[in-house]
Amino acid sequence: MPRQATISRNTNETKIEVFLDLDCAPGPGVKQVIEVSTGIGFLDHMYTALAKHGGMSLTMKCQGDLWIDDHHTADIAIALGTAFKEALGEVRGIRRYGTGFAPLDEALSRAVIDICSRPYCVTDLGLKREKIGDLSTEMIPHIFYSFAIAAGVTLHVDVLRGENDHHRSESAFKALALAIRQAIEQTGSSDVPSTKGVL
Ligand SMILES: [Mn+2]
Repeated sequence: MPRQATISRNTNETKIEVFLDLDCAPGPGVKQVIEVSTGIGFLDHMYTALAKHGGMSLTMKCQGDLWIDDHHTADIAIALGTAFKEALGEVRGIRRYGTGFAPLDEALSRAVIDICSRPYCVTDLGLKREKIGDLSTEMIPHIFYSFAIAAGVTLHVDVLRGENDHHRSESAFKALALAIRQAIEQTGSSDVPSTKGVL
């Protein structure tokens, strides 16, 4: 069964289309397709890095009310989280826990994910600038939060060090990508990875 989902959502604030395929790590016979177009360049850069290093194919199109601000558009993370949950289906036969560390020059981030149907998110990103490109830095922790809540995962993302906010942010998204890739890896069994027997 392909682990894929399509989400489309039209509101007065945003028109969103998301297609996600969880199993497109580069390899023989696998084509990873990433097309992200949100109207906010830095946001495209972050979601593209997330898909690339998460081994996912991702199409993400958003026409948002950028004449208001970047908030509703950045919240496409909700649609991404919803697509993630739908693509994964029942939590069975995967590793469940994932940890990722990603450096980018002087910056280093750690992400830890538990795919457990317990939505929770803690971030410590230490971003200092008001904006990176056209994205308000305050939206970056909000993106992780929105993704975690919609996906139904527990997520901790910490930028451990770094001077440059572009580097700090990008390493955080890459760390999340690596954590996701590990957590969703299929074990080959049909085991539910929980002592409760259900997730
Ligand atoms: Mn960059």
